[in-house]
Amino acid sequence: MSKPRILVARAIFPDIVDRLREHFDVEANPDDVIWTPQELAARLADKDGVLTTGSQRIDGALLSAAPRLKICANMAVGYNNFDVDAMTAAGVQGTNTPDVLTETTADFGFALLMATARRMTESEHYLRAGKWTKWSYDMFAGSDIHGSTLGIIGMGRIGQGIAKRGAHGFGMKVIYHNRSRLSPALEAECKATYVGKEELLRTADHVVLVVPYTAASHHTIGAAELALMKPTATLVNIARGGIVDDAALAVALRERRIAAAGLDVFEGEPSVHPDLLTVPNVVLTPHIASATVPTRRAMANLAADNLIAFFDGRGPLTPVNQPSTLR
Ligand code: 8YV
Repeated sequence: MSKPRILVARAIFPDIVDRLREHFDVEANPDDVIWTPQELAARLADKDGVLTTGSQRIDGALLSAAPRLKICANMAVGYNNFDVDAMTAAGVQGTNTPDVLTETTADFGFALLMATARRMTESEHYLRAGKWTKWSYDMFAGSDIHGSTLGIIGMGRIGQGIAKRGAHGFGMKVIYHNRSRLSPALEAECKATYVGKEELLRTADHVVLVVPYTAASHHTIGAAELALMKPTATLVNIARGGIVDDAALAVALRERRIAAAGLDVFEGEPSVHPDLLTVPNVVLTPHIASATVPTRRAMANLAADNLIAFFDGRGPLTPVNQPSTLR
């Protein structure tokens, strides 16, 4: 019997592609060419499965052009690149990579918070530019992490990881807002108190966004929300670009309506709003929150394992939808 045909649509670890070749007839993309939606659709026309990442849109038009496609395995926990309804209607399985990146991403969220509050990149640029000629009492004075109030919007696994780091490691008071409240046991574990979004924005010294991107979470933070925040507050976004109105944020940063922001994700990335590139009080990183070698390997392996288990008949390991009939 011939093997299922798989497209590995972005470059991943070569040994994990080799592992897939033991099970499948694989077309890979070792040079990591960024295909247009039409080029991706053409490559998927004869494929049974695809290993993809958050930057490739899987929608109804693509599914129509790929009539054999049965499973899309995302190498990401977020799957806003999937039109889940279209996939479910077409009988196409979707999977993601939860859990394996939780602690690494929470580490990064905390690192970005600290770099932002303590003005690390701004001060490094100053030093590298040869501007450091003397000590002064207020040079790059930032805001404290320890003992401050941490507000987390989106209290899934990564949000809980950040809460624990803040509460247990830095003695922060943790407040959170989420679609639903955590169980009392989880609230106690995270030492976190549920509050409304407005109260969180008004009272937090540091606001961290870890909410999935959906139509409902689009521009969770815009000009009105930024206006509620303390002028001394910092904002960190490790969720998805569209959660924040980047143009409104650039204005708030330039006018010092909030003190600083740390951003790992951007609307329209890899393009970054030009005004964010010119304001000094923002730390910018290129969507690397899950980027450690062990975690990226675990993500790629889990995406591969989903494909292997699915075609073995064991079902997907970490499904994001449940089509009633599969293609
Ligand atoms: C991925 C992420 O690296 O898992 C996610 O949702 O945002 C990152 O860990 C990225 O989405 C890959 O496209």
